[in-house]
Amino acid sequence: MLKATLLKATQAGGKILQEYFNGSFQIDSKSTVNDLVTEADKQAENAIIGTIRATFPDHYILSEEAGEISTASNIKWIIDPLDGTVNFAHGIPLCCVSIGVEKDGEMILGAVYNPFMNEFFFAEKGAGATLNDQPIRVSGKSHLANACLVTGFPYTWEEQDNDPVAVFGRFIREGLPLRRLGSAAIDLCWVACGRFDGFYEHKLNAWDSAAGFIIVEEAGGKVTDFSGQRFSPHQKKIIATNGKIHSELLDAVNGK
Ligand code: 2AM
Ligand code: CA
Ligand code: CA
Ligand code: CA
Repeated sequence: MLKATLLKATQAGGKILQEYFNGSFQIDSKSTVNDLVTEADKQAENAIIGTIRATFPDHYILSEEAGEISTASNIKWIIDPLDGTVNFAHGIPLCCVSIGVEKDGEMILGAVYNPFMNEFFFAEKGAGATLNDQPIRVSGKSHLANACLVTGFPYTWEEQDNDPVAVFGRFIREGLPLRRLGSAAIDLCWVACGRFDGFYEHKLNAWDSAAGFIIVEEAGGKVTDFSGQRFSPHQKKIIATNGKIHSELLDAVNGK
């Protein structure tokens, strides 16, 4: 029932994103001028939470725009109704719905749906990861030198450990292909299906990383924080790779 509800809620959110895309919609700023929220974020979130609530009225919900709801349950839905809002607002079809389910503090399910590419990523703890129902695996690249990487930049510039500009500069000087898509959930899924060999980012929220984290792990990849400890969606810093280049990428991000 959890899985069926997750799939239904993710589809419902994706449908709303499709309805708003290319149309006109209200765009507001939150913490900064480029921290955007649109009508689509809010309506997708309403549809997702409504779908979950219809079956599980008591579950814990943590959602980007709505915040925390009924925090008493041991089952927690971690929801990003629209990951890649800036892309969405510019008509760039790199955006998605991302929903993870945590039980007793462990991720057990994840779904990421990009309706504009018709790509639905899903993972269940211990049962592997899929893209449109086909099993996916991380890449087999074994060296950072010929890897293709993806990252995202912190959006406010207070002092950061592992200076993002220094890390980025190093990869540029080495001529490494390093992309910046603007949706952390898609970045993670594209590591899971082998398009990218590694991803790192300095400052994510739980709703950006929860679903993608379990999808990468279930696709055979490795996900840690910047010290190499196993990741948890409640941490900000993330490195996700195919496993083979993990220690090399970890060293590079730590300036070693
Ligand atoms: P969002 O589109 O759901 O806000 C990219 O680096 C990641 O950071 C995206 O997953 C994006 O999620 C998030 N992000 C981008 N700009 C942001 C901002 N100004 N404030 C908070 N999160 C942001
Ligand atoms: Ca946002
Ligand atoms: Ca997000
Ligand atoms: Ca969002």
